[in-house]
Amino acid sequence: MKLIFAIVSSEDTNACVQSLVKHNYSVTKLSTTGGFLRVGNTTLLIGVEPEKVDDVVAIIERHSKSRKEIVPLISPSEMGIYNAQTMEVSVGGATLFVVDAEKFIKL
Ligand code: 2BA
Repeated sequence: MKLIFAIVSSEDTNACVQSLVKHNYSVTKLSTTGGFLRVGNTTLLIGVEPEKVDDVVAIIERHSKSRKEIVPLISPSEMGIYNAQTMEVSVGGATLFVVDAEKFIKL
């Protein structure tokens, strides 16, 4: 059994989840926050047989769009003063980790 952690943009979450469920995959959706942009994203947990990993990756890839975000170059200071400089970062499609699940148990 493999466990896929897929970090997707919040905007892409519904399309990814709907398509995975339509293809009979079980999905758990967690609300998460990226450490760099500090905005909400979504982490999907999907447990699958090893031979299904490529199919799940392809489904997520189809529904995850890469986008540009403009972010402040430096975080606001404790004084609440913002730096006027910004930078453009490219976010996503999606970031996936595929790990071995030692056991899969349903009680
Ligand atoms: P964030 O940490 O909010 O990162 C958003 C985007 O900012 C990243 O997009 C990347 O393009 C950029 N970025 C991140 N750290 C940076 C840095 N130190 N300097 C310059 N630019 C940086 P993605 O790579 O597509 O990542 C999207 C989200 O996936 C991340 O949100 C984070 O929540 C997660 N993620 C990505 N790589 C990860 C990793 N190795 N471990 C854990 N989570 C990861």
